[in-house]
Amino acid sequence: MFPREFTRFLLFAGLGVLVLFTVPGCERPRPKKPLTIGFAQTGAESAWRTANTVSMKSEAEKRGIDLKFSDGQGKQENQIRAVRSFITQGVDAIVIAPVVETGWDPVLREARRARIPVILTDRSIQTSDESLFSCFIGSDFYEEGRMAADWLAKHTGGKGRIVELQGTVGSAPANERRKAFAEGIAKYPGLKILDAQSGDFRRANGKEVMESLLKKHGRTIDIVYAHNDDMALGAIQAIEEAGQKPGKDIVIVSIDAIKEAIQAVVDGKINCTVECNPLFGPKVYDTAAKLLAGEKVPKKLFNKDELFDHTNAATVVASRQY
Ligand code: GYE
Repeated sequence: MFPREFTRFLLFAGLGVLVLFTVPGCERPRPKKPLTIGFAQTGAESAWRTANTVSMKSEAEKRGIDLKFSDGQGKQENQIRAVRSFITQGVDAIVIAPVVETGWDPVLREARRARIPVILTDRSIQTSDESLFSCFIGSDFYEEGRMAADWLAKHTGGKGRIVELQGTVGSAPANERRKAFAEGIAKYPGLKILDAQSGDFRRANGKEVMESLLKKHGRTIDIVYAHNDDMALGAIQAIEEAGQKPGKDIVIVSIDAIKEAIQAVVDGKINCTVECNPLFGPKVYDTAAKLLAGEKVPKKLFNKDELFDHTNAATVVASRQY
């Protein structure tokens, strides 16, 4: 027989253990499961893209997010395959930077059936059903094209023959930057688009396209409007190799504002570059966390972009992060 005190002790200890395991809030804290996010990136076509990938990866690491990253190598079918594999793996959320605008509805429906929210970043899509994605985070490409056109009208007195180096065929930035620019210069009958060709947002293609345009149009080209800095930097090489001075003989207007292009503005080789900020990793993960907590988020979240020319490029170039 146990002494009475000991029996009582056993009884209370037993009760204590029972309380510990049954009363909510008394359990031992369980380590939180890290968020798993699948990101279908377009590829690695430009310095802008590299900066965007770094922002997404480094911010995920900082927050302890398990990021499943897929490089689509510029092909929509690769991106669709990646999204399907994210669905099979049961990720918490899917992020897509869609290489082109159309053709996304079927795979987005599959994500919806699996109850996985989809955030579109950087590039938007054309869809018959906007509820197929939770929200869009990126820049306003219309605004960028309009800013480029306005700058040009102001600094050329509304005169000049333009060649346009367009981005990836069928992509939102190529479509919207083309359209907004055309609308912007339409008020100035002296500004004319001589020719336009895609350089796929790549530096080597920008150079190649510019070489052929210079051959075709001789010295009649006054202005280059490039849909991104990489193509503008490629075009600059072609212009110099043809014995002309970029920024002087030919005015160069571009978009992205990567550090190298801002330096080219300082050096007088690019006349103006409109910013398109790629560093939105933090915004994407903040938004994903809100969505998963059941909070409402705005359908479209646009980054604020600036413009750099000879008046302000020198003051920002040193601290430029990308
Ligand atoms: O301008 C270009 C990149 O979609 C905004 O894609 C992005 C564009 C960017 O390759 O450099």
